[in-house]
Parts: sequence; C-alpha cells; structure tokens
Amino acid sequence: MANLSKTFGLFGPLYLTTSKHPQSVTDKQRGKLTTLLLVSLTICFSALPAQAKYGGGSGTANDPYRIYRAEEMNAIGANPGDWNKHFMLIEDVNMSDIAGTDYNVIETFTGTFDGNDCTISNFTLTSTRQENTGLFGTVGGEIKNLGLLNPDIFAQGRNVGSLIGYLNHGSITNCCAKGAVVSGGSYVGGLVGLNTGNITKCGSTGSVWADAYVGGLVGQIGDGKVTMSYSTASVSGNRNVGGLVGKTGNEASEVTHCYAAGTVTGSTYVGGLVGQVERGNTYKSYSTGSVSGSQYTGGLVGYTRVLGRVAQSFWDTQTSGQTTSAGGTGKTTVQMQLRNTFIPAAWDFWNTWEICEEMNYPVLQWQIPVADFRCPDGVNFIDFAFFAAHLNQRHCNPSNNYCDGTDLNHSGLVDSLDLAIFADDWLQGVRN
Ligand SMILES: [Ca+2]
Ligand SMILES: [Ca+2]
Repeated sequence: MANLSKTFGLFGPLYLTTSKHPQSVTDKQRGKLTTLLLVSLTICFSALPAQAKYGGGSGTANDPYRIYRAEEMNAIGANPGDWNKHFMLIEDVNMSDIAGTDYNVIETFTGTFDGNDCTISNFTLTSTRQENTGLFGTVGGEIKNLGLLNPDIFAQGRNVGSLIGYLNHGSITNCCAKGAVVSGGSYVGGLVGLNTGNITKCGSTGSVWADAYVGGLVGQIGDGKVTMSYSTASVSGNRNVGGLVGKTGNEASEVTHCYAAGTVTGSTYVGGLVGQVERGNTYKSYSTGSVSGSQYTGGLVGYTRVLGRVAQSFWDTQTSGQTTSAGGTGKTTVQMQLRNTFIPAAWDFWNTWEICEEMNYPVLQWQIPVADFRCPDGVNFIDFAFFAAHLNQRHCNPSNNYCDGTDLNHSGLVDSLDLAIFADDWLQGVRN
C-alpha cells in the first residue's frame, strides 16, 4: 500500500497542474493529456501488485515476503494463496493494536516463515474455533528463529498453542514463547497444541491450562519429535498433564535432550516432564518442577504403557515433591546439579548440555547468551568480573578464542562496544 500512495502522490500534482490553467490548454490538448494520464496510470497499476504485498518481496525462497508491521502479519491469514510462500520478519512486531477477535489465523501453512531472530510481541487471540488455533492454525511447512513475547491465547476446542495449533509433519526450530498465557479445551501447549512434526531448540515460559493433553511446550506428540527444548511454564489440567508434554501417543513419538521446570497440577496422568508416555521414547531429559495429582502422578512421568519407553532421564525428588515416577531416576537437588549424575547416562556435555555445577541444573547450550562466560546460570557479576579482567586487551583472535570470548564482536580488542553487548545479554538473562 505504501507504493500505491506514493504513485498517487506523483500523479496528484501533475493532474492539479494541468487543471490549474485550463485557459492555456485547448480541448484537443486536454484530450491528449487525459489519454496520456490514463495510459500512464494503467502501466503503473499493472506493474504494482507484485511489489505492493506486505512489506515487499515476492514470496520466493530468495526473495521472501517481508513483514515489518502488525497489519502485514495479520494480512497473511487473509491471503490463502500465500500460505505456501516464503516470509521473513524484518523487525520486531508489536501486535497489541490487533484485538484478540480480529486476528486472521494462518491456516494450513506449508511455506516457510523465518522470524530472523526478531520477536512478535503481545499477540492475543480469543477464539471459538473448534480446532487448530494459534498464530498459525496448521503448519506443514517450516517456522524458525522466532520469538513470541507475551502471547495470550484463550480458545475453545482442540489443538491450541501460542505459535501453532497443529504442527502437521512440518518443523519448527529456534522458536520460543516467553510469558505465554495459553488456555483451550484439549491438546493444548505453551507453543504447539498437537505435534506430528519436528520441534528443535524451542522453549516456553508462562502458564498453560486446559482439560486434557496439556503440556508446557506441547499438548500431545503423535508421530513427531521434540528435541533440545525446554519449558518453565506452569501447567494445569485434568488428564494427561506434563511440564513439557501432556502425552506421547505414537510409536514414533520422541522426547530427547529436554527439560521442564514448571509447576504441574492435574488429576490423572500427571508428570513433571510428560503426563503419560503411552508410546514412543523419552530419554536424556529431566524435570524439576513441583508435581501434584490424585492418581498416576510421578516426578518425571505420570504413567507409562507397554509401548512407551523412558530411559536415561532424571527428576528432582525434592523440588518435585514426588519420590516416585513411571520412568526415570529420582535424584536429590544436589545430585541434579552435578555433571556426574548425567555422565553415566551418556549425556553430552560437549555439544548439547552445559552445567554450572552446584549452582544450577543442566541447561541447553543453545540457550546460553554469549556473555555468560562463567557458569551458565545466567549473566551476572561473576561474568562481569571475568569480562572486566579482560577489558582493553588487544590482539584477540581465534588462537586465543578472542580473548577468552570477551571480544564479543571479534574486533580484535575488548572495548566499550563489547561492554554494550555484554550489558544487553546481562539484561536479557539466560532464560527470561
Ligand atoms: Ca554466568
Ligand atoms: Ca571487540
């Protein structure tokens, strides 16, 4: 639309100029001018549509549609013909001006949406839809590098998540919902309602509640995977309630290299990590949140059926308030904060996990900000002292790991620009 108004802007003055001096123009000349004007307008309008969509781009992989504003974000759902196209966020988008009932859910999306490490904040959705409710309804494509800040979803029906209602054999990578408030009927998760695709390096914080199949990150996993992901969201529901996932229901379901730390409250099939492992594998994961339920309730997993397997996983018996679990090994808080608890279970502290021993539980390496030099428990005074000791150092290069990592912008020296980056990470914290 911006290009359209610019075009009108160009032609406006031309038309005014010709009509200002009618006495100096003959009827024949006026006729020629009008024809010229019409031809020019026709050429302009016929050339416009491809450029006028969203904030530019043509929707291909090399030239994705660009999204700058909330109105452009909300336009995607109104254009079904674009649901198989490529999109990229260019700036952080604040959607607070779009009312919860005015958002156009993007249905059956099979394209690619690259958040470009930008955020969509204050997305609210109030819906009476029967199924597949979220920023995206159903996704068979790819969504990556996107942060949702304070999404607020109040929906009925099944398959409800802040980002996606139903991830249908698509994939999402590096997507987090922070401060999410999500509620729905069943198959409800802080990020995704029902998952039959791949979720990698994703996370959620906030609160989630629903009747059944409720998880801090995902409501239920079918033939899908969740790996290297976390949730600290508090979760409450009735049946199949888990800190990370409500239920895993398929032979191919997988939960690996994950953790959950939120409070979990339910009645039946309630677990700190997964409410019920009906089928599939859950391994190399842990949970620490307080868990309460009336039956089939466990520290890590509430209930595991014959076709479900839980291995190489742990829960904190003290913080969970649960001494038993339908899978996993219970450990004290002190033990849960020692590398040697996890090493015998073949956990990878080189490429996947990191731990600040005796101070915190393991965290996923991808979560750790660059300025968290010492102990990945967050950026704090310990890291600042380390940074300050390197200030003004020169000759930072790959051979000295850029002055032990403190030359954050790899400029060769540690100076005020690195301090600015450090301060930014400090403010953001490790898992806010
Ligand atoms: Ca630290
Ligand atoms: Ca530098």
